[in-house]
Amino acid sequence: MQDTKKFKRTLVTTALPYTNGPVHIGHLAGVYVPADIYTRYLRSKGEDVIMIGGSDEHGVPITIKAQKEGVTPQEIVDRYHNLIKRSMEELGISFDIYSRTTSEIHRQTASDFFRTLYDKGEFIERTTTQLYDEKADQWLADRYVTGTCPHCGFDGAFGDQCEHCGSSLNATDLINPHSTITGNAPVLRETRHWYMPLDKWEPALREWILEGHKEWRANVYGQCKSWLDEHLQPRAVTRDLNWGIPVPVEGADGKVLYVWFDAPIGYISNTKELLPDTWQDYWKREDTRIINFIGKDNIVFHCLIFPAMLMAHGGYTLPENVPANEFLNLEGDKISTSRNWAVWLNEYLENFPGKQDVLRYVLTANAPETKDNDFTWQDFQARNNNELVAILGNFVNRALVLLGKYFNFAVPERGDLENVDIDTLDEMACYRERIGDLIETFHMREALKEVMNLARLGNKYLADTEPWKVAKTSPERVATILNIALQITANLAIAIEPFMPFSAARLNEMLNIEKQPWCRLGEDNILESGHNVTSTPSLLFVKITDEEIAAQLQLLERSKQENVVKSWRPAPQLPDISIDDFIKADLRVGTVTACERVKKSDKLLQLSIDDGLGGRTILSGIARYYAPEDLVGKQVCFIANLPPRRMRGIDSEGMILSAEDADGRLVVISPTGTVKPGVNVK
Ligand code: B3M
Ligand code: ZN
Repeated sequence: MQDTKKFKRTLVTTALPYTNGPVHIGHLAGVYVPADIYTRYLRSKGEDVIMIGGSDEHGVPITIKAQKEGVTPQEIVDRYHNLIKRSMEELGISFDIYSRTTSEIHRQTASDFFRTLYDKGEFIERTTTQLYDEKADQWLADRYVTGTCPHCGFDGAFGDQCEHCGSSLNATDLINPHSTITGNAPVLRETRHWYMPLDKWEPALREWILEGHKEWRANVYGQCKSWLDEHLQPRAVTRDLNWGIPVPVEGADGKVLYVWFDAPIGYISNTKELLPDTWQDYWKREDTRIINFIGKDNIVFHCLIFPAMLMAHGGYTLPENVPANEFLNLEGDKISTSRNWAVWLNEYLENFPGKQDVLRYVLTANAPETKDNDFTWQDFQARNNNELVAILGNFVNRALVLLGKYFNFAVPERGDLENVDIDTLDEMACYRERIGDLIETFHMREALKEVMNLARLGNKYLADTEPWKVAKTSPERVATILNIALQITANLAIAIEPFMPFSAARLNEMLNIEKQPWCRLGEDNILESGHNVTSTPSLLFVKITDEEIAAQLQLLERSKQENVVKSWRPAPQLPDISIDDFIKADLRVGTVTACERVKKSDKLLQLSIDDGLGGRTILSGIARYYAPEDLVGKQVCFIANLPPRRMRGIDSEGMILSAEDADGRLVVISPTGTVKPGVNVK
């Protein structure tokens, strides 16, 4: 077990989600649900703990989203900040504060932080060249540039990444780069930026992590080690952008702090906002334990870059642990905001009202703690129906109904204990430490398994003791059994609270008791004899039907269909040509006189064209979009001077012009009025 005694207080931070969309189950499973379990558990133990959250409102993805919608970045961040804040609250994520990086206190804090490092001479300055859109009079962040991928030749690669072959790129690597703002070819211009010399901090980081924190999760420790082994390079912490916190240095007009510089400082600003007088206790004392809950894509920023910033600043405590989770996939596919492949929290809450705990349960039972995991709706249903309903809900309900039946909902007094009672109570007494140790070492799914084992213990106890049979012969024995069964339900209310706070509250309500602290978990006298529980017990969990699951699968199917359409993007414009180049192509209009499918090909149609020159045959790959008879009599455009090409034994004498419609289907290009066969297109 981790030594908790040397810490007087705990600061829990949760990655600040970007406000360019709502949060989804991947965020929840990776960060917010485990952080909330951990925090609720410490609160239940009576420890001094605060949980800090907030929105990350700067960065290029937000400006791109704003540009796409034709609104200001502020409108985007307001919309999603409010949506995220509300939905997290509704899921019971118990932040002590959920603030935002556009707050004034954050701007000031991040600005001061930068200035301190600047004044201490902790930055280096470098001049580099970067792409600039002269027409828009704007620097182009990598995402704002598209062009041809130098690795695979894909035309629509972005400046930071080619989504076709997955290579990560620099915008300056692209062949034929184009600004996404104006379509213009950008020019290279020189620009000056401030860099964190991470190489300087490498020895200290090595010592701190590789020597000092061998207990960190293998995935986190391993990622840090491999970064450190490859040696750290200076990293730019400023950008040429008009959305963000201005660089607080003379002559830095038009420059802002890099979003990954200001965002982690958000943890500090938000603590300040929450506790203006005592925030330093949580940030600057060795007896404070700081835990950063994040996803694995954020490891380098939290374990290397932010700690280097804190060391460079001086006076701050470094995190004690960074329990980063791996990724959660959805139905076998990577979750993606842009492809709308996600279960969005706000939509879940609408579609499954009152079922917050089911989601919290499933995401924890299946938490991607050591490897990527998959969320499927079928698993969601199975875990609800076979675990929450059949094990936990069933036990609680049976205990309460039996108590009603034999003792009119008043907890009876225990008589002499038999072995089965003693064994059960002994077993029950072990769960406090067992579950607590697992939570404190960030094994949330194992911890939840133990919680369910406590419910299983209850079911087994009822099955072993069979109070409904004993009732006929020994009322005294039934009293003992139901007293113990009810103590187990009261224990469960404590044990499930960090994981399923809504159900814990309902259970306490049904048991007619106040919320009990963690230290009472294991006690066999939480409910006193004679205590009246509610006489109207209701089910803690209800079955989820096949229809409900089918509806969710249908929603996903719809976004899959929409993605086919959305994946279409106009190719970047080709380089200029002269009019002489253009007139080399002999473009003409012809009339289709006959058309048939090409044998053994599902793609090709053979068209006979009246071209005004005696006729010709052209093959075209449009068989999936047109029935041959639909084209006869139509006029089409074609290139007349391509050398003949033999396909499937037929010479194709030209090429029919066509374009893709919104569904990805080819439509042939026709004149809007009838023209003489063979006339030129100019
Ligand atoms: N917004 C990245 C992310 O949402 C980033 C986290 C910031 S934590 C300081 O994955
Ligand atoms: Zn590529």
